[in-house]
Amino acid sequence: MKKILTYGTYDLLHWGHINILKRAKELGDHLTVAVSTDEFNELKNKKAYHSFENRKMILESIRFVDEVIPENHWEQKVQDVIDNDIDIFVMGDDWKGQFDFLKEHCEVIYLPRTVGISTTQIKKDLLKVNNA
Ligand code: C2G
Repeated sequence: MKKILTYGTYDLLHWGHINILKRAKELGDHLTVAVSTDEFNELKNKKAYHSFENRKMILESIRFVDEVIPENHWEQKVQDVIDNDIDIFVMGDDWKGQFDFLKEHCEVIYLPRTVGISTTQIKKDLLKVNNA
């Protein structure tokens, strides 16, 4: 069984998120998503609208996703790859090169980001609508 691993906040889930989860799953048989905890998001200077528990539950309901684990800090990736017997690590190419250190442990693939959508853009657009 070919196992895939990816990371993210996955707040205000949108079609760009679904696109990468779908393509990641197509690379193998089992997809694990490490979703950023609320505490880790603070380290990323991100404030998710949905709590960790709810972002985890949403991801677990997606048919491309087989397992969801917490992302607590930057340094857990090597251990996650080993503990979960991962064959391929996948991230959007906005992270290109950032995780090449994992190449000692698994294949590393950066997939093209979906253009035209982001959680930040959703928040901005909603703010505009509400202030109109
Ligand atoms: N993504 C994408 N296309 C978009 C938006 C996001 O392909 N239009 C991808 C990102 O490249 C990432 C994943 O969706 O691979 C999750 O994106 P975020 O929730 O923004 O995650 P991020 O803040 O990049 O956290 O340790 C890694 C970090 O936890 C990644």
